[in-house]
Amino acid sequence: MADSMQCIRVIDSHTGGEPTRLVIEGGPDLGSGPLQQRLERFRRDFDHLRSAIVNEPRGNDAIVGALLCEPHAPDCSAGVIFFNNVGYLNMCGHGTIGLAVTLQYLGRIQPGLHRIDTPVGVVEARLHENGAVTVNNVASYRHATGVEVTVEGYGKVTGDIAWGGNWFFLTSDSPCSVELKNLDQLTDFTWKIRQTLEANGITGRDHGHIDHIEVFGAPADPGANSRNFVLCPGKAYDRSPCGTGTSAKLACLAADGKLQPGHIWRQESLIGSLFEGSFVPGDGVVYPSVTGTAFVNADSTLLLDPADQFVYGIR
Ligand code: PYC
Repeated sequence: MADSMQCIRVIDSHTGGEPTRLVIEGGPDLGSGPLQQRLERFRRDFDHLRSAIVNEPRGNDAIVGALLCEPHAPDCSAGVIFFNNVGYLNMCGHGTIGLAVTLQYLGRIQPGLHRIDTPVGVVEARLHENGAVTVNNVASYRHATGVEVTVEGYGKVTGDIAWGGNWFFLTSDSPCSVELKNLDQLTDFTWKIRQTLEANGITGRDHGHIDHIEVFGAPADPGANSRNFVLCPGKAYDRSPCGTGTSAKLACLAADGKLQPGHIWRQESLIGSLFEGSFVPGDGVVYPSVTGTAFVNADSTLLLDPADQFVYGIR
C-alpha cells in the first residue's frame, strides 16, 4: 500500500434500518477539550474527512457518521461526535444505540449502564442482555405549540417546535399517508416546511436552527401508537423512528398531557421499525428514554488515496 494512503477503520451498523458508521481508528485528532469544542474543530479543520467518511463514493446520504472520542466528562465509557452528509448533529439517538452495540461487538463494553459524552451533554446507554439498547437522552422540551406556516403548494401547516437533542418541527398535517410509497411527496413537503421556517426566521430557543422536520401518521403495526417520517438536515429521511425525534415527540405529548410519566410510546418509522419511548418529568423538561436495537454489518477500512479526484467524497 502506498505510504500516502490514509486509512480509517470503521464499523458499520444499522438501527431499525438507519445506518451508523463509527470511526474507531484513523480519524481526525481533535484534542482533549469538551466535546462541543472538538466538534467545532472537526468542522473548522477536518470537514473534508467528514465528507470522505459518509458521502459517496464510500457512503451515501443516509449514513450518519460517528467519531469515537476519549470522553471529557467524568465517568464516561466513550465520547462521540455525530455527523452526516452535510454537517454535524448535536445528538443522535439511533447512532447512540448503534454505538453501544458496536462497542459490545469490539468487546469494549458489557451489558449495563454506560455514560456517553456528546457535544450537547452526557447521555446514558443501557445495553440490555438481549442486545436492545435504551438511551437516556438529554433533557427535552417543547419550545412552541400551534405554530402556523403557509407552505408553498401545500397551504397552512400547523405544528410544534421541540428540542430532543436536535431541533424539530413536528406536525400531523400530512398531505398523504405516512407510507414508503409516498416518499417523494413526504420529502418535498417536509423540505418545503424547512425552507418556509428558514424564510420566516422561525427557530428554536436561542436561534436554534430547526433542521429536522417530523410528520406523524397512522402506524401499520396495531401495537404502535404512531408512525413518523423524519427529514434529516441533508434531505435524507431517517429509516429509524429517530431517537432525538422520538424524544421531541415525548416532550410534546407530555406538554399536552397525552402521555403519562413512565408509560410507553411506540413510535414506528416509515419502513416499519420500532422504538419504545417513555419519560421522567422534570422542571419544564422531560427526561426521555428511547429503546431500540442495532446490528453490526461491516468492519472495514476506508482508504483515502490523494490521487483520487473524489478522495474526500462527492460534495
Ligand atoms: O436517531 O436521533 C436520531 C437521528 C437523528 C438523525 C438521524 N437519526
